[in-house]
Amino acid sequence: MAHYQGLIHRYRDRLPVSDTTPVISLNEGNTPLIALQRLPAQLGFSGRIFAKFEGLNPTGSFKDRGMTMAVTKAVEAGSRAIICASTGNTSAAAAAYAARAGIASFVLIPDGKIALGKLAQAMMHGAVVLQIQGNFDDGMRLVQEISAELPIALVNSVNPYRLQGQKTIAFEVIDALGDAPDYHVLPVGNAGNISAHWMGYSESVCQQTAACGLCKGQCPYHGKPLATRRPVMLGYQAAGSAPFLRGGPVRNPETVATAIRIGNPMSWDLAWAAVKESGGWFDECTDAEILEAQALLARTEGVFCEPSSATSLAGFIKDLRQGKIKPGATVVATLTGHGLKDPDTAIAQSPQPHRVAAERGAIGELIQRHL
Ligand code: AN7
Repeated sequence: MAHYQGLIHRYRDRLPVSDTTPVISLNEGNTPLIALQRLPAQLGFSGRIFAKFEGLNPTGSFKDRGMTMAVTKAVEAGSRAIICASTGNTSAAAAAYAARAGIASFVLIPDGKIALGKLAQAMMHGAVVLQIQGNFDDGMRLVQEISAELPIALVNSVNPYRLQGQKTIAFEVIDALGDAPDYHVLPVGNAGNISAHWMGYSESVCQQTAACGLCKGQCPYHGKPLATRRPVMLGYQAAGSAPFLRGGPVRNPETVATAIRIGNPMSWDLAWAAVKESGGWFDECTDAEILEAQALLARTEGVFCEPSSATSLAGFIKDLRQGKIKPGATVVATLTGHGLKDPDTAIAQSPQPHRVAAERGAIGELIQRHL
């Protein structure tokens, strides 16, 4: 089997690159699609649930998919520096890919509201880290202004190359399952990811037939569709940070899922289009429901994702209980980031370690109690 060299290499014919594009890659993508084995029965669900574990990308989140494209195109255009606002994962990916390219990175993060692992990554990869006294939405406005004035490439998902890279997740799901699933469920923050998923699925079904009409002639696989259908897209938000449920921007978003603590999503129209065209919907989950789903996944399936990522499962469980999911359906849940990103939240909600003497008798007794 050929050495895997990242998603630009793998899907080059479906991405905006040429033979001379200097590809900046950390071999991202090709993440596992893990069939959940115990949860479906435990939830009383007769269908199949797959976790697309994006936490296994090089910097631990799906952001690497978009960042390999955004940094590649920035370098191709001659940029020597990149900038982004971030709730954490985008800054980690930007810092790593800038390091890989040998260019500078500037990241704006909300002071005190970013998970520890993400901060460590941005610092370790040599980004100039600016902790602003404001939230993600404030940072987003500022980096748009700054990148318009200074010679710095903006690598937030308003940069169209980000979504181009991120759409490859849909290609991988189709490659793995042989077709699109019935439902694709995922967390929604700035809403770039749900938009990119839909783009990837939409580009895969085109047959350039009169009946198709999806790609309007843009699709690269005329006459040889990769999928026969597109999934119903379900986007879940944290209740304290749910602009799509409120019908407009939320001023002071709050949630334990800091990655999706975003009140004014940039990809508003694209995300609505994805949900509407697919026959899907948005829903919201409380912080308690999110943490419960995170622990359930970790303890029942051995998959450790960060709180924001668990919003996809939390939302699905809610919709399942309300009878909104067709029995027997195939469901893919994107787990956007690794649980190790946010050790504080994981430790705070788990049973604490036992303090015990380094002594056979005491340890034996403790084990007996748990057998
Ligand atoms: C783990 O890093 O916006 O709806 O600045 O890190 O595409 O924004 C992170 C978003 C879900 C939401 N799960 O995706 C950032 C940032 C995780 C995330 C989302 C994010 P979008």
